[in-house]
Amino acid sequence: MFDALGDKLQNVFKRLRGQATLSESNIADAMREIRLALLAADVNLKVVREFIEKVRDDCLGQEVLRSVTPGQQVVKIVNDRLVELMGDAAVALNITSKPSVVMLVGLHGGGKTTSAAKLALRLKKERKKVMLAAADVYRPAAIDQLEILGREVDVPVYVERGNQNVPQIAANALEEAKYEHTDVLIIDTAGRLQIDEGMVQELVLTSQAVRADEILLVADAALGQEAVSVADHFHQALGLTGVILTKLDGDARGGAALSIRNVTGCPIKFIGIGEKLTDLEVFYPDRMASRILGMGDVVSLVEKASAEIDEDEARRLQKKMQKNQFDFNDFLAQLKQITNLGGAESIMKMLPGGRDLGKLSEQLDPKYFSRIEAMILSMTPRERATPDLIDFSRRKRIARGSGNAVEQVSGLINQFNQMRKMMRKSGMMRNLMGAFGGGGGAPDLPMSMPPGMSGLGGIDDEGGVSARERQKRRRLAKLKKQQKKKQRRKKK
Ligand SMILES: Nc1nc2c(ncn2[C@@H]2O[C@H](COP(=O)(O)OP(=O)(O)O)[C@@H](O)[C@H]2O)c(=O)[nH]1
Ligand SMILES: [Mg+2]
Repeated sequence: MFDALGDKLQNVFKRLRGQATLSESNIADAMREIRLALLAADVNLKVVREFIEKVRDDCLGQEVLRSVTPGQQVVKIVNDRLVELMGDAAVALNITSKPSVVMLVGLHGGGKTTSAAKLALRLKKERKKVMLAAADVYRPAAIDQLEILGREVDVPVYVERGNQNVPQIAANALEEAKYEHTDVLIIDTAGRLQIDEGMVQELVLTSQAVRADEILLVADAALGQEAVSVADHFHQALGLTGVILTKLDGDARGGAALSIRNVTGCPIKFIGIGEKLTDLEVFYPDRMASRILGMGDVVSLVEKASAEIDEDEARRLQKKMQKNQFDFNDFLAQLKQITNLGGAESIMKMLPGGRDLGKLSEQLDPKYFSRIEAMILSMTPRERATPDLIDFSRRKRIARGSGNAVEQVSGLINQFNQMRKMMRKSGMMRNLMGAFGGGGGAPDLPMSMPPGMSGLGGIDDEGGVSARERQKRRRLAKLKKQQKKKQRRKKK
């Protein structure tokens, strides 16, 4: 997310930090580079101009020039101005009336239907009673899609096949929602390839028919400035209450996220960061700024972790680790938790210095997790509970069962044993909960991550990479090399 912009800004800061004092001339140089970086990120021209002006004024302030760490001051200034640009604070959904009506509008393919389901899931987790309504009636497949997603998140979906009177369907859905004591009704509407009068008219009538509390534009971030002008159009026609910016996971530039609020006055309320139904986050300007600046986003990681992880389960595992009873069943459970969190890679990317670690995980076999899972699932229940039982002949059987080489099974078991030893010895027997709940500073890598992934503790305070981490990387590289060699030999 926004990698290019983040890298460029970090380079600017690095150069500034290398200078003992700041002068008007090196500030001017830095401003030029920041300006180019923002333009390359497809940020609106007017927005860039105003932004640079403000940052420059702040930088030329007396306190900054006289301060002992001018370079760091500039980081803070840019950070604060980015936060301001994106709207300062998160803006909550207005869902106080019962039922509240949330309408999702936007162009075709922006992510309305997916976001409707994501939002439903999110509200459900907040213990709201939710209903979805299919008002995209022109393509039967669109109704099917919403029904399937509704089943996936276990939320009822209101449909009227055959009826094409959208305002009427919406009004009927609202009646049904009232009858069912629903807290929030989410209406998924039809999109077009372009904004047209007919679509806008239908949306206006629909929003009036249900007195929508929220009209959210769902826009694809990758469209950049195009997304901004779409937002502007919809806002003028409908009076949007906010924006869901989707596909930020594939948006290297970030122009839409940085411009929409400033240009349209509409707050971004949520961001879509992946195709999974849990990949919807509240948009926090401050966290987004620190993500862009590469300072990591520890806070939202912590939040995510505590939402996904069962506390009792975590405590149970902690006890087992202390008693050295941690077995392959527990290991599998931990793997599942990591996958729930969006995979180790996405976790690492959110941490300070995580971008580099992201590259490390790319070096790993992308099927790494599923391979480990397959091996564990090929063990008998007794083997899983008593790993010491697994001798060579059992390894051979597990290898055959999971479609791996014996060496790979041995590798897993050796690393698992090492990990167990480490857990017992280190006195840092943190499981995910302990690691994230520890408070303050960068969290240690959960000790219970799979072999080769363990040790978020490998990140030092500088966001760099510690000796332990480097050693691990070397070991990994070596392992990979050996595996490749073996594969080559096999082929021959
Ligand atoms: N990577 C990614 N894909 C998304 C996101 N939101 C939606 N999509 C994908 O975009 C495509 C279109 O989404 P859909 O909800 O059908 O769009 P609609 O036409 O506006 O209803 C689907 O393949 C979704 O999986 C997101 O945040 N990230
Ligand atoms: Mg749709």
